[in-house]
Amino acid sequence: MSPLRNFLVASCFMIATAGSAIGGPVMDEIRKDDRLVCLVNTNSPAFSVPDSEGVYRGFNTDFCRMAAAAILGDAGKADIRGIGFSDSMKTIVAKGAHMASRSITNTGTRDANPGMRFVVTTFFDGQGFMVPRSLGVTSAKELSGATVCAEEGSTTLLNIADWFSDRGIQYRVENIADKTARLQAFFSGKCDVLASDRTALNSDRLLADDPEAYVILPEVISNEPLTLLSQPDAELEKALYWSFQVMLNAEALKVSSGNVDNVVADLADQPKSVQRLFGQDSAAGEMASQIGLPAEWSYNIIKQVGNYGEVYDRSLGTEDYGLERAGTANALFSQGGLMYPLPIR
Ligand SMILES: N[C@@H](CCC(=O)N[C@@H](CS)C(=O)NCC(=O)O)C(=O)O
Repeated sequence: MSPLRNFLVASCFMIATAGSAIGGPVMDEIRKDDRLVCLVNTNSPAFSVPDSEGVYRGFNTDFCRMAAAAILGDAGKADIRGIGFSDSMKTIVAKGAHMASRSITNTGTRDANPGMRFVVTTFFDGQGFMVPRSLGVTSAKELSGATVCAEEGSTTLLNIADWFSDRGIQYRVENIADKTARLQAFFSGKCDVLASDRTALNSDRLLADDPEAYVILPEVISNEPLTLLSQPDAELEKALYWSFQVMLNAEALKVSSGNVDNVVADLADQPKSVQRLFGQDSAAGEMASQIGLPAEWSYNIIKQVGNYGEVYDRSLGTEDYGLERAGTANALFSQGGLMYPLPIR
């Protein structure tokens, strides 16, 4: 069965110290149910794909697992659910899930919605265009008169409108909410162009019968900071934000899932910054009691999920997917990127 057919079949402990915790009903619910509901894309190779047992795997799913490891002490307590793009935001606002990790761009107007909060950017992306190789097009500037397929309710549609009108290029848009239908329209030639985040295009290309028959054009026409979304809850937001900082700090300090046991076994001999990251009587421990997390939250994240670089390499840096990190915004700040580990102290 082709990947697209596969997709069609799959369809789209501590309690906070009394008086000192920030307090949050959503966190209370997560602890009470011992389960964290996290929304992802139903099928986006390398980002979220159900395995043979129906368990979602991939880059975006690892941030659901990060949250469950930090809050519940067990990455396996993330209840990861696939859902369509627009429905994911509606579900968060309707309190039907605790968070989403699914390539949603943080924009001002979305974040102004009081029913949801953008917490931390896990991937800096930009919008691009994919066309059949047979079209012989090498630049988006050659797309005059083209029919462009894009996601309903996405930033993609807004960016296309700006970009084409700024250049006086005529185009037609096929605004298709259902991902399966959209990909079918593109792969069957109903649309000349598929527009989306470049990572999404990279993933969608792998769902074609012959990925080599499609090319992603060089233009990157927007900033798409793909960001974790949660229900509004000060405690949950801090837990997610600082869990991500733990992953960045661990990478910068070269602590990974593979060596973290040795590192904590020998903590007193580690650099002070590593002691602060894992020591229960240091910054990490103080944060745990203030936010309301298990004392070993930072260890659990790194042991069970990994540092940011591991998470990136596991899903995106593979030979099959091959998304280069060096030289991009997703590199650590110390290597010229925007991934800037905030001090844990
Ligand atoms: N990042 C942009 C684009 C998001 C987007 O178009 N996502 C699509 C392409 S990956 C999607 O998630 N479709 C799959 C679905 O609806 O399940 C946004 O936040 O508006």
